[in-house]
Amino acid sequence: MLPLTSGLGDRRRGGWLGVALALLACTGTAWAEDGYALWMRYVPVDATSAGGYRAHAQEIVAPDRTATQRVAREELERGLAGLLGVMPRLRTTLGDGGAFVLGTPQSSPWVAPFRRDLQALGDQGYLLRSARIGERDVIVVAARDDVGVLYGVFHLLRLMQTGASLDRLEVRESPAIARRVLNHWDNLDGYVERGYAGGSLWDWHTLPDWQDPRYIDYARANASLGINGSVLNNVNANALSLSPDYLRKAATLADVFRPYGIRVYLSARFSAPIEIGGLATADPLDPDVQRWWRKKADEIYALIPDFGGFLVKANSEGQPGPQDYGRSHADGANLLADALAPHGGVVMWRAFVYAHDVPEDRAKQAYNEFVGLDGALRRNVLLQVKNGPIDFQPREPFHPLFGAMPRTPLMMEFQITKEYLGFATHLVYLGPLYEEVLHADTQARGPDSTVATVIDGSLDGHALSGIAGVANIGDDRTWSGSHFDQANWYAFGRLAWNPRQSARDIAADWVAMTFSRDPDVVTPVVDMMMASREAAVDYMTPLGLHHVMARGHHYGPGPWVDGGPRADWTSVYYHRADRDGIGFDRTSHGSDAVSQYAPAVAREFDDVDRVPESLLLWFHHVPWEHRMASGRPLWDELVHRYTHGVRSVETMQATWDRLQGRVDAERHRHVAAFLRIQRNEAQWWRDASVAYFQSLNGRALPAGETPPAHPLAYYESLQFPFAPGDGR
Ligand code: GCV
Repeated sequence: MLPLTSGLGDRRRGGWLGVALALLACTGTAWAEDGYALWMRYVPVDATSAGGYRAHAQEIVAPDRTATQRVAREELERGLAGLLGVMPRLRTTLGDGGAFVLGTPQSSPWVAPFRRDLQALGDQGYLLRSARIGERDVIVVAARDDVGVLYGVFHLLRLMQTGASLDRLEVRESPAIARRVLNHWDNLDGYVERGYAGGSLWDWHTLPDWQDPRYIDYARANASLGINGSVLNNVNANALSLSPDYLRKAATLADVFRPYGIRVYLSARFSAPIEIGGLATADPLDPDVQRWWRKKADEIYALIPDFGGFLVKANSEGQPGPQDYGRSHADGANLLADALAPHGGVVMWRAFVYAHDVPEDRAKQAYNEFVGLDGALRRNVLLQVKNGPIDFQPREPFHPLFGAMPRTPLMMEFQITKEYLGFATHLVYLGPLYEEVLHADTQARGPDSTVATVIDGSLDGHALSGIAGVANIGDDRTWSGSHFDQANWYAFGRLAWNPRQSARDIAADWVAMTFSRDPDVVTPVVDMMMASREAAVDYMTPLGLHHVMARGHHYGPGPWVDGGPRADWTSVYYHRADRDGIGFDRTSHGSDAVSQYAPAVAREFDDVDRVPESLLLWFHHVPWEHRMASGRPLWDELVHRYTHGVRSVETMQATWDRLQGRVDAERHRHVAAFLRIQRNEAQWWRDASVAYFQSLNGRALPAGETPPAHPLAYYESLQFPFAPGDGR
């Protein structure tokens, strides 16, 4: 696919280049579909839809005074050129043809009459409406601010890309969550921790002088989803990212992103006052340290006036933090919050904290560390909590902190990159995982206290709200390392805007925009995507198993992993399997992690007969003969699930094979190859896990199950010193 890259800082050049390229696409000229264009391909719509859309496409009536106004109308131009093969007249006043009318009540006299309709919309919300102005039928894209108009344009383009009618159009949208952020785990040397899509997009070496045009396409893609923040650097942070040189580089990215409504944030290393400030301490109560952070914030805001704030990983996995000085996480977070407050910045303080020296169930530690700090954090602090209590596993129960800190805005941290879900090669659509967590009912204030209502601030009345996704983006031509991993970036963005949406609907939009609007493509691909997460759970960690992957790089199975620096970095710590049974007893008779949930939820998780089978081994240690809902003993069920996971991948392969000829050959081949890798690795997971657990329980395989291809020693001997994405 040809890159639809805008020319930076040159509206005409960028606009017409995009239009020319899109028009070229419309001519039917063969081009390579390499995935670069993401869901913004803007390929021609069918003649029937085009007829309806063209009636409005004679003019774009839009203001032209701010950078955001310009990118909104450019994007619409680009989209219409590709979708309809037309180049509408660009006007600031209404002419005599059908028109798309863009603007805010302040920026456009044609939008001013809709002022009252916009009142109920929040910041960045928008209204799409088919209306009559004078004698003309128009489509209005109206908002209270320019960014809202840009978001409205993207929504309108999505409707056209998916073939929706624009007749009687009435769409009102407001974001449910204020801060919708990507967290890049990108190091300053270009390496991406847990990244499977090549190197970092940010070329720190050539910034600020060279601004890669790809930065604009990154911003366009995020704006198309409503993502409005980007944390540029890894939470395992290097203090140099706060040095004057690197701040100038970050400021350049902020300048590029600003028209698209995206604020830049930085991960801050807590010990930066020592490392780049020359102080002897980073103690949060030390006046010199406080002064250093205030001056640092002033310096940052002088360069980046809309800087979002800091993300901090402190006293976790070896990172420095306030506890190094006997202070609390609140002391640390408040130190930075006070420095940022005069400028309107926020601190996103991570709750992913577990201590070296605490012999407590790891799943309980973050809760224990933070729950007592409720109410002790400044008003501009968000506590960023991973979706589950361990670490982005294929399935975890929701984190018990959600609902447990009513006086603190909690933001969600999802992982979009698939550290524990097969890296970039496995087709695993994460929409169902995100949906499962967001829709989970914490019961914290009675029924319907879903996780979504916690993080959007509505449950406890917080104006500050946030959601973060650990980005899966790199410099790979596909952006995400695989065609289907783009769907995870997409689903994250759509759910960040509205966590109540359905993962299936989002997948349907994505497939229509990314591959084809043909229902014979959309339906099977969506079905395949929707089943894919459960398939991965089955072949990797069925029935609530977790953290049983290989050590360090996390590539492939490693249920035998034992020993090493700490118990909770081993698999045996988590599955606790032996001759008699398997699972981590987190009931009231075990580690009592269940008590961290609201009583109604705790009772369900505590009861072996009521806990969802999908979480059985997360909460319970049960004998191998334990009778499952299927009537099978646990051991048989476990083997059945592993095998089922492999079969599900084979079904995905068969579905994809049938789509040959309906999906462009280049992407079809790529996906088919990755599915072959996935199928083989699913078999590897199944065989290695079955061989290992069988070595403990000595049980026969259930009838009809094929023995593992190799002895256990073979699986244990496999080494992958160059597996991608390892922490370093
Ligand atoms: C950025 C897991 C990952 C680490 C990551 C850490 C975190 O432990 O394996 O690579 O570090 O989570 O979220 O801080």
